[in-house]
Amino acid sequence: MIKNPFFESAGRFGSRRALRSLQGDHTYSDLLSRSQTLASGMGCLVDCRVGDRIACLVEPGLDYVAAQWACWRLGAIFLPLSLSASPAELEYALNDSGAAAAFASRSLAQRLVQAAKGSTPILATEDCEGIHTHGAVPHDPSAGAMILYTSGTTARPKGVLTTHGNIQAQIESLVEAWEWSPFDRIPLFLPLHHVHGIINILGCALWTGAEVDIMPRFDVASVCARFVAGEYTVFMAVPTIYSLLVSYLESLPADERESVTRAVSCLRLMVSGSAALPASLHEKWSQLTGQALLERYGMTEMAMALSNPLKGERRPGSVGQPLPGVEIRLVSETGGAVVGSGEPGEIQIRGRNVFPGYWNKPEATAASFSGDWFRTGDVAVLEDGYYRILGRLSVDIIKSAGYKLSALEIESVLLEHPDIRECAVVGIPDATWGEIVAAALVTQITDDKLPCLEEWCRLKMSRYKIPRRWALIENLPRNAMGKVVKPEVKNLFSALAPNN
Ligand code: MLC
Ligand code: AMP
Repeated sequence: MIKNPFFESAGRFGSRRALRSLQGDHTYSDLLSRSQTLASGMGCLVDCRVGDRIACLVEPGLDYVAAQWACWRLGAIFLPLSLSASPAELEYALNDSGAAAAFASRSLAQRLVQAAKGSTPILATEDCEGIHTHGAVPHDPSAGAMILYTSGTTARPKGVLTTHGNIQAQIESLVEAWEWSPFDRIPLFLPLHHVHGIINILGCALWTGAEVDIMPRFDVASVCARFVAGEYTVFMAVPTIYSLLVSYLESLPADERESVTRAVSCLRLMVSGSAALPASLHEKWSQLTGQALLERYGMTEMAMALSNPLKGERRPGSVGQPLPGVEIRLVSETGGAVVGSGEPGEIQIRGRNVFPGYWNKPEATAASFSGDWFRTGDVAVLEDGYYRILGRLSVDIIKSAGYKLSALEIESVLLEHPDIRECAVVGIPDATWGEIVAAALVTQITDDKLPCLEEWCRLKMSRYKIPRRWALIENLPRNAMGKVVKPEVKNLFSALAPNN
């Protein structure tokens, strides 16, 4: 019987340390046995069938990995939820996916209970104890493995379904390109409901027998202390994190800065991605630490597609070449023809890494493919053998701190507020956050009541979606057809003083 490759390799790595976390150290054998325990617990709670969706609201650590593997033992599709999701967002994900059950950390279970409104059985992972030798359904590469919710050009997020075969292709490509080894040690502070944390860091590390240092959140001082202690060989983060690291390093006395930068210079690889890395930040990092960041480009629907080389020139402002197993073409936005070097076009991707479709959304799936090529909605140009991202086709997609946000989704939530008549949400450029969410409102709410509005937003949306800048205006700028002119909305913010 073919086994899930994660279980196969964990069996081989046995007593090697897989995770370090606040709860202690855990070996690969611990991951296997804990996943058996959670699978048994879930099997007692619900009669799981192959293809069922099992949601997971579990803090990063042993039980997060064990819940993921327990789903796969049961033949279920793993659906990791955002720890900062609002009740409405949790409810949407549970309903849209038709989740059969959920794992939750005990401290988070109540949130899920409220969102599930009694319709989804919830198992607190801490309630699962003892050793149970729960087997695993046969591994089927074409079966659904995971659903991640992603915001896009629709008001509601879409569930991106990936198969076991997709995950294998995504990981094997990165393991080969970036030469992962069992001797690698990497920190993990990125959220575990997106591919950057799940595939690039956790997935690749556990696939190769490496060690993951799980931190509950990004804390710049502790990360730097661990650099100095020589704890890592590899580091992966979004550009915002590198920007926060630069600010922190610049605030340190020269001798302390020197000890961190010397330690950083010893890492074998530092990767940036999920949003554009400004060439100036690339250069600044290299001046400070001697490390040339490796920038790569990816997306939930296919994980990673383009990467600067591990060996060879890492060009600032570029995302490199296709990763192993990934095919890429650029297609003209106007004529639909494949364009050559030097001409801009939409990035389209083909390969075993590309997802089969959005969960229960055949029309959205059809619209996002051109034949068997996935249409990313990002525009790039090929220059001198390196791809450079120029921007996105949709003005309604915002990238803030590496999170992809939908302006339409945020607008539709804001319009639920009884005092907001009209609104337009845009991303405005920011050196640290990439883009900052900004909202123009036609409303009777006054400047001094904005903190109450922000409080209201906290109940409705994840923290990272909440607008940080507000413009209270009489009318939204519209064109002759009555459509809001988003570039003019953006200009409003350059003319206004910051709200805070
Ligand atoms: C936080 N702050 C922001 C902000 N987020 N300000 C503007 N815009 C934002 N987006 C401010 C807060 O107001 C607060 O300010 C301070 O920063 C600290 O807030 P926090 O909420 O505690 O932030 P923190 O938890 O430290 O989060 C920062 C972060 C996080 C960078 C660690 O945003 C993060 O993990 N981002 C990565 C997301 C990710 O993994 N994306 C990958 C998607 S997959 P004050 O004044 O109150 O102190 C993908 C595919 C691919 O994209 O290619 O990888
Ligand atoms: P997500 O849907 O959250 O997976 O985000 C994917 C999007 O992030 C892509 O479509 C790009 O717009 C953006 N992205 C990822 N990596 C990069 C990069 N290196 N440079 C610019 N944009 C990036």
